[in-house]
Amino acid sequence: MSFVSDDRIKLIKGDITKVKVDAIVNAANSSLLGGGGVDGAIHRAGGPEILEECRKIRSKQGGCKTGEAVITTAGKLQARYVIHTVGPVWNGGRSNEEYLLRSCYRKSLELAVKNDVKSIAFPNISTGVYRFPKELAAKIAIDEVSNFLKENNSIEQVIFVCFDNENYEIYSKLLK
Ligand code: AR6
Repeated sequence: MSFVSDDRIKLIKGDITKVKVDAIVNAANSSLLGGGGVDGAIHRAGGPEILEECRKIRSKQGGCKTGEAVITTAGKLQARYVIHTVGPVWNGGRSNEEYLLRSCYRKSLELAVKNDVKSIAFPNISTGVYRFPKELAAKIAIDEVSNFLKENNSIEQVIFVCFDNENYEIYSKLLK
């Protein structure tokens, strides 16, 4: 993995629901019906419109698989879209977790490009209830986003939004 960063990548500490970007990414679960953590915060702040669209997607395609992503309105949030991606539950590292986490970042960025998103904010997917080791998750996130940006010129800004101190310190170290 190379950690060469790109000047389109930014790091902030705080609440992703407050970030001014075209799209924010949600660390959802396969049901798409909401939950705790960042998922709960996004649905609370964005209002019921987000869940309504999630339900429609669910009835069409039966939710969202681990490593995949879907897009909805952002409801009352400042962002235009919420991209819901489902991170892997950490299971010791032998259940394809690294590949699946990488896929979350890549699929979210692909969906962003398709929807003409220029700026996008990511939370630290899988590093909460899903227990993915934070340092490894950060390396994967930065590596996958940097690789994507090398091949893509339409995304102008990618913001990593760290909510907890530990993630913020890890990202600060890796991005400096
Ligand atoms: N803004 C940005 N980041 C946040 C916020 C926020 N408002 N709140 C928490 N985080 P988690 P997961 C960070 O547990 O591990 C849900 O119930 C938090 O510090 O939200 O992918 C879903 O429905 C952590 O670093 O997501 C799923 O069932 C990161 O968000 C399950 O949790 C991810 O923690 C997904 O688990």
